[in-house]
Amino acid sequence: MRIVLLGKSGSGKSSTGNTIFGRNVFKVGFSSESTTQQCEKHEGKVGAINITMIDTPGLFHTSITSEEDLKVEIERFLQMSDPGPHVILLVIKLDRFTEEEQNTVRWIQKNFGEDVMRFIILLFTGADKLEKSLDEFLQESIKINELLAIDELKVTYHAFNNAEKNQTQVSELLEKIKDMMIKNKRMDEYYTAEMYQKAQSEIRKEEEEKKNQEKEEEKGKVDGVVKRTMQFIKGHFKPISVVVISMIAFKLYKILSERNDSYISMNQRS
Ligand SMILES: Nc1nc2c(ncn2[C@@H]2O[C@H](COP(=O)(O)OP(=O)(O)O)[C@@H](O)[C@H]2O)c(=O)[nH]1
Ligand SMILES: [Mg+2]
Repeated sequence: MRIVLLGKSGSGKSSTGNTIFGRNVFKVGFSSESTTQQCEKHEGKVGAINITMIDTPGLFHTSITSEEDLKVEIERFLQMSDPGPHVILLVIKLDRFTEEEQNTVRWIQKNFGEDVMRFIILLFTGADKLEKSLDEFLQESIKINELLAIDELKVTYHAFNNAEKNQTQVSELLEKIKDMMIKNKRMDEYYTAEMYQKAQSEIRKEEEEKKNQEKEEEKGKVDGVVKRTMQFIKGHFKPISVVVISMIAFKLYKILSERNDSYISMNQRS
């Protein structure tokens, strides 16, 4: 089973990995320098299950600044979990659930494609710090409820207390992962690099379309100005040109009639 840990820096990804394996395989950070800087892979057995786990740096945090670096890191974890993760654990610290976390899910949906939601399990950390039961806490949190019902899709979730490496929470999570895989009716399906590339090319297409639309709108604006100017000229200059033409015609008539007069008088003289 291939698992990828995603989430903000400090959300508890490395701790979650350690809880799952039941020992410290990933470095847990207290300061930004000691936290995971690059994707790390660990393979091990949990009960009877072989697990390949990829721990990632805080992909949604300032430690990775440019979009390009971010994409490199995403491609790296996809490569490390080749042919792709069966499950993506989106790690969220319960006491830090803000709009930013909500946006993280939207960001993942946009960047990884709609398909990704079938492989996502929200993993809430810091369950030990809750003063009430998880269900009570979730019921009261409108934001989390919204998150769990994205597009009427019920997202699977689980909570961990990483402060205490209790193995029941791990076997419960593994059960949920298995259920998710059965629900997908594709026991052997996983999130693939192709899905990611597809989502990315769709984003590029959308951006291109947006740009084209903006261009069209801009062109439309210019066309509009030209059209309006022409209409203005037509509307205002027609009467003027009629006047001008009449004036020219009148002048010509006068010149011609004067010439005619002098021709007649010249003939009369001779
Ligand atoms: N109390 C408590 N602390 C946690 C829990 N999970 C993680 N932490 C702490 O949160 C901090 C960040 O954890 P870490 O796993 O390094 O986060 P990462 O940056 O996402 O890998 C560390 O100080 C952990 O000890 C939890 O479930 N309960
Ligand atoms: Mg870490």
